[in-house]
Amino acid sequence: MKNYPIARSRRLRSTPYTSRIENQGVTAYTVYNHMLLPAAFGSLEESCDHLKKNVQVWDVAAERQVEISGKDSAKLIQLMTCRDLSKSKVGRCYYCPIIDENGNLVNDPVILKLAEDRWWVSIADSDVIFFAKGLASGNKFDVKIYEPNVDIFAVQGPKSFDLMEKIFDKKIKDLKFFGFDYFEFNGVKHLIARSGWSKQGGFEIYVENTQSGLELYDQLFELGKEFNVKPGCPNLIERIESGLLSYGNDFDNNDNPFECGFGKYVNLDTNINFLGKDKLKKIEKEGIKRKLMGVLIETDKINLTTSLNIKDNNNNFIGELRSACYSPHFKKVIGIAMINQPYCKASESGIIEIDGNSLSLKVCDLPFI
Ligand code: THG
Repeated sequence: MKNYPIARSRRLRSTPYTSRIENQGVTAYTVYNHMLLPAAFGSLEESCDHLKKNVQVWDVAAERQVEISGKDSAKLIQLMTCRDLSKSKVGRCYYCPIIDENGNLVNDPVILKLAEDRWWVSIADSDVIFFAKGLASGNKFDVKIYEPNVDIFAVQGPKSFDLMEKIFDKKIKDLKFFGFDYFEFNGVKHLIARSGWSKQGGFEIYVENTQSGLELYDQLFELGKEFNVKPGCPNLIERIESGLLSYGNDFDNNDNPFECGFGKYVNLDTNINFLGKDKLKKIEKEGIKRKLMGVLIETDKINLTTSLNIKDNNNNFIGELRSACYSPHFKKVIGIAMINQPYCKASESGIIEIDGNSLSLKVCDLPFI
């Protein structure tokens, strides 16, 4: 397939870091929340290897915030997610499936509790703001909902801790996973969380003061030389190996949280009120008919642009491949697939046709690593 360029315009939003990453050698973008999200800086394999050993700075401003504040903000937040947030604490992040009236997924954001009556919903690629506004208006909630001027960049990789300690107070190393606090850089406070879309460890900086954020971005590259810092982005190989799911790729509004392995974030036994609760109770009782699983495919190359059907030896449909990449670690293609019962268990086998070749695959549990 030919790689056509995508025309740029105001509607496809740039980020404050776009000119920087273009000078630093970004080679591919994807579109996420109507914004540019870098997808590659040269070879995915080399970037994956570098990320596992060093430190990278990522422009993830496309992870937009939906700010919900006001008297009924906690009620609205709880109405949107099946995760029980009644005991949530200020200064913590929560990974929360957002569910619609059918019990299906709308998004899988990280929710930050900034105050008892102020929240940031750090969204994946779907328009949560309109879903929130619709619910607020239908329920006559006293809330304010808008997209604040917040641009995240992430510092990821095992050496991110030493690099961040060089710039910020050393108590930055005491941040617990999914905790956040404010840290000062040249007199400006920045919200920094210990989080990020890799399993290699690191931080996310929620930049509100754009100018200070740009200075901080540059300083990370200056002081990061001794740690072999490089520009990077969410890495397809690392995230599939780690089982980090991508809304719109691995799952979407046709899937429910049990099918996607989000059962641990579904709280049906407390008296909290959320959309789709009765539907999820019914689904839990009846049991799911399919599940997201890992697959290992006997080939060394793939570029998935649409889902591909997986069949059994008798040519019966058993599932669909939704994301895939070549993994240097497994020395074959690995992928994430929605697999029907009774095939959705480790060591089942299947067949997939890629570019006219029939390839055999094995089902496995997620995460791969
Ligand atoms: N950071 C921030 N916003 C985001 C993302 C992010 N918004 C979009 C997208 N990523 C949302 N999806 C995810 C998916 C997984 C995780 C975070 C966001 C994640 N999961 C951990 C895991 O699976 O091990 C921890 C989950 C948990 O608390 O149990 O980190 O990356 N700001």
